[in-house]
Amino acid sequence: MRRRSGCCKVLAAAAAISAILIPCVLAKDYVVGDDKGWTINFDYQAWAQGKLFFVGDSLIFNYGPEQGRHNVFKVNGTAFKECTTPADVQPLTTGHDRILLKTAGRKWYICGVGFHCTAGQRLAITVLEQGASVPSPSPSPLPLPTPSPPLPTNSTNAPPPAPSAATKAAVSGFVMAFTVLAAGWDIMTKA
Ligand SMILES: [Cu+2]
Repeated sequence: MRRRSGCCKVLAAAAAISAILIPCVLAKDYVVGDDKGWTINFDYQAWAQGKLFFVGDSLIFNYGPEQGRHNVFKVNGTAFKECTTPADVQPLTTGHDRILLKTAGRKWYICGVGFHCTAGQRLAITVLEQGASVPSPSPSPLPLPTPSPPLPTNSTNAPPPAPSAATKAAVSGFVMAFTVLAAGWDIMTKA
């Protein structure tokens, strides 16, 4: 027993260390919009979907060829929703703006030029603590597909036995009825 618990402690320690170290090693740069960069008429929510952003990762807003025609404001949820730029904040304007995700939580970014934000140039993400268990963001996508498969499986499983049972019952009922009729006919004809 002692040996076991010692072994488990070592494993637990190794797991804890790797949980701390691995996210640090894997700090990622996310190029917002990938090849499309930071522009209008792009679905940044679709782009962000399925990505896991951790503290220490960076967002890169690329609009170099269109520098001066876009910018990046870090805003709050209300400003994001209403597409309003804060008066007291200077936007990023280099065309290759890197934003280090320093803290966990919900983050919002918009372009403050013209009606670009309204035209879809805005991004909302959730940043996770390093070492945060991956399941925490996945429950939202998972529960949706998970309940649906059981239903189709049930419905697909249920109908086959039901019709076959019903058919069997119907067939045997028909056979019985026919037998009775035949017997009756036989008796009648013989009588
Ligand atoms: Cu813009």
